[in-house]
Amino acid sequence: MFVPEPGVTYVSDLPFTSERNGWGPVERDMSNGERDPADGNPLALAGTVYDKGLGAHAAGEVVVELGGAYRRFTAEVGVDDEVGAKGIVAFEVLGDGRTLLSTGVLGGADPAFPVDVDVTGVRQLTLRVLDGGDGVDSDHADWADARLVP
Ligand SMILES: [Ca+2]
Ligand SMILES: [Ca+2]
Repeated sequence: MFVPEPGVTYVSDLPFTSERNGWGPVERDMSNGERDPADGNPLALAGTVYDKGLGAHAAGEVVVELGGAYRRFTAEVGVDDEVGAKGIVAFEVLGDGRTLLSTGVLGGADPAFPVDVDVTGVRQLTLRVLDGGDGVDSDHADWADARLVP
């Protein structure tokens, strides 16, 4: 059973100020799956399964309000194992419209990319998934274990 870590806020437990997604809705604590809501699988990157996080699909983004209450945003990002070695995406983290991190292009066979961003003073966090330059086929993109630390 999942036990939340004390003091940590999971992005998947926050309301979304806005949401765009390339295939159905952004899923909470599961992979994107198909077009219906809540039809995903456990979030999985390179064989590691995650209890918490967002299951997204390029091209899209999620915006959440931080109100300046957090110091760090961390996650493991990549293409979910549900599409095997397919899918090429890129992730961006923006704070109040300013780019804080760009991962560059990540493919379905790549390991999880560790994200650790200073969000001190950030009021609005945007998590964006881009198509990696080759269109959006199989672009099931996970923000696994996406968490905010005060
Ligand atoms: Ca779905
Ligand atoms: Ca792509």
